[in-house]
Amino acid sequence: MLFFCKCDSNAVSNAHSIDSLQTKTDVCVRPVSAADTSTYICHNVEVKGDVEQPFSFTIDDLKKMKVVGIDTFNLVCQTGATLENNFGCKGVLLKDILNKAKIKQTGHKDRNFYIVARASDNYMATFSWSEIFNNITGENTYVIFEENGKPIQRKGEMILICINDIKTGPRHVFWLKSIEVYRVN
Ligand SMILES: Nc1nc2c(c(=O)[nH]1)N[C@H]1C(S)=C(S)[C@@H](COP(=O)(O)O)O[C@H]1N2
Ligand SMILES: [Mo]
Repeated sequence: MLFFCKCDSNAVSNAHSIDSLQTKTDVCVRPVSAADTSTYICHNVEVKGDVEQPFSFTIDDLKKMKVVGIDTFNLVCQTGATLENNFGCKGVLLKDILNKAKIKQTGHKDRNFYIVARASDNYMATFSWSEIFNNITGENTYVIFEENGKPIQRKGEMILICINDIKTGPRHVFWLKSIEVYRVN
């Protein structure tokens, strides 16, 4: 059996049947076979959309940026269930990544943008420009590459987290594939 990596855009049509099945379920923690997991892993995360300098980054690229340590981080589903107690995470602020790509702003009133963090299973989380650049959420939203003092293993290589959300599950994006910036029209 041949597996297509879901991080490869040519594989989108092959991935579609599986993805549409998954979006119909309402379970948070769903079993994924080891073979399937390997198809979801993205070694490169793309930053694209309404930015001056689209780029993609690997863990090594993140390590060259300003790396921040996060002592503890509890993963709480929207249902209220605590799924994980993580410690010793390392990552880079989403704000720093977006500043590198430079959002295409034409002036200081041009700030109605939304930012989508998308995974290879098409799970998504959304942020607004104001949350990231003019709110405490911007100081609490990271792309992490280590948890519990070790490289992330179970859920791809990089995870986007927002640690000041009331329930941290919804904006916890594992198998992170892209960060997309769009102007509200
Ligand atoms: N890529 C991806 N990220 C995701 C999800 C998903 O289905 N796919 N589920 C979310 C939900 S609803 C929760 S509660 C947590 C669950 O994380 P876990 O499966 O690692 O326990 O991850 C979030 N991130
Ligand atoms: Mo969840």
